[in-house]
Amino acid sequence: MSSSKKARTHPQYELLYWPGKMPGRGEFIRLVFEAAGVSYRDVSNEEENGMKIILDMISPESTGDSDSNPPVFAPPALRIPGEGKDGKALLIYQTPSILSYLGDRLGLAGEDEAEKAWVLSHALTALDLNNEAHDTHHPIAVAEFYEDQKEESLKKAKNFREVRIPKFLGFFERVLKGNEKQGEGKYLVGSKLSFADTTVWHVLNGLQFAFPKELGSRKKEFPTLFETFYQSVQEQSRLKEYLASDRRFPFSQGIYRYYPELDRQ
Ligand SMILES: N[C@@H](CCC(=O)N[C@@H](CS)C(=O)NCC(=O)O)C(=O)O
Repeated sequence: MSSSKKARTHPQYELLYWPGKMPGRGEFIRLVFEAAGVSYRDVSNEEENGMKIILDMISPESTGDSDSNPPVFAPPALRIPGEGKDGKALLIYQTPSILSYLGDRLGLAGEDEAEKAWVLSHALTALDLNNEAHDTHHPIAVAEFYEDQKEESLKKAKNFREVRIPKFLGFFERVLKGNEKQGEGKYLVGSKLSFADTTVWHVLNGLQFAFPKELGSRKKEFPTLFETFYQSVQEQSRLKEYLASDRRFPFSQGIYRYYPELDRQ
């Protein structure tokens, strides 16, 4: 929520992700801010020179910034003025590292040390699935066109749909069942929303966009995941408001893409 109306009880968090109003990996971070009701700047989408800001940040010549932060490999990154070395800005990157940092501060990381470790483990597993979904349309080379790796994509997507999707979704279904006493099928860990929940939710949302037929026919195999968990996360009042707002960018040509030929035939 970029609104400056909110009382400033948190530092001014700055999300650094590619411009173009696409969800991408930045979305895992946006969901945490939105679920916590904490304001953030989506820098590249708010500034005129957004692309330059990101390209400068990941410059192959960079050995770090003037605030003593190391170089950033790839977006998303998070900048927090005043939280770095000697009161300078802290700059961190890697989605799970950012989720873990924010989760701790925004109450979305789990209630004790054991829960914190489980939340991170489940979020990492969902991000693995996210990476595999990306690789269905870019199985050979990240920087080359889908059309130039289509043959391999068809093979990759078939295996992803038939083997990997059921394995991952079956796993999350088991996690929810194992935590049913506390989580009632609504939370992966404990009895409270965590960044594991928002991360798994977004991956499920993306998979349904990219593979509508496959997910449409598989949903019933995972009733707790799709009927209880998925619905419950998107019904959380702050997330519901966010998902209906124009701050939530639609899927297009990012990690989750709809190529009918890669879906179930
Ligand atoms: N594991 C990293 C992956 C970061 C990543 O692949 N970022 C993409 C955008 S979503 C990128 O720009 N990659 C450029 C590259 O890998 O060269 C994370 O989760 O943050």
